[in-house]
Amino acid sequence: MKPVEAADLKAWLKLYLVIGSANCRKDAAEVVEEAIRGGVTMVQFREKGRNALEGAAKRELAGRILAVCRKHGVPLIVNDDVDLALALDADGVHIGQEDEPAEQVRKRIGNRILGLSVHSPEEARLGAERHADYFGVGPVFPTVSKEDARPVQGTAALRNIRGMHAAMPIVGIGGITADRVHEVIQAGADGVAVISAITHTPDACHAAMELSRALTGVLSKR
Ligand code: TZP
Ligand code: MG
Repeated sequence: MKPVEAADLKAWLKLYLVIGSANCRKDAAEVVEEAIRGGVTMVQFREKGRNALEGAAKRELAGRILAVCRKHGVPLIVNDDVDLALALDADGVHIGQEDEPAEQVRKRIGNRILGLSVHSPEEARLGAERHADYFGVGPVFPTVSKEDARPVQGTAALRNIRGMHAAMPIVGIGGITADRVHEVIQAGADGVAVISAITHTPDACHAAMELSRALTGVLSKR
């Protein structure tokens, strides 16, 4: 497997759906299917929170989400769980600052995509040194989807980190909705990562289409 090209990754980060069973009122694999039809370009399986699935049930759901992603040619990233990513042969892993260290994850996943959550220029500097393929930066706005979220950053952290890492694929996360997409992209992100803007709506396909349309509009003017 060759290392991922930054240009491909930037395109995949355009509309990045982060999803687990706790975020959905119906089967998460069904929501993924609808969201991809609406324009989602990459998916992260993030099985966390109260009543999160574990063991065989977690693997089963991940396998069904992977099948949907493969059918549509959309990459699947697994949050935190390197063993699961390797067992599934997923496209990558996303880790935070408190997870298994990036160097160690990189050794285990080879050229699969390594995403890292960063909150400051210093975390970004270390992340780039440790060969993260992309940065997730946030929470840009207040979020209802992560109980232990860091303080809201606005777009300032995105701007700072973009200023220091011109070529790095970067995605903004946290409270992003279609009407806030332009601020996030104008601050330097290549795309947006969302949970509730897609999973907490009755029609995931329609929600993804609205986000996708907003993104295409602002990205074409950059
Ligand atoms: N990391 C920072 S904010 C967040 C994560 C996983 C939650 C994003 O969810 P939402 O519903 O799009 O605010
Ligand atoms: Mg984590």
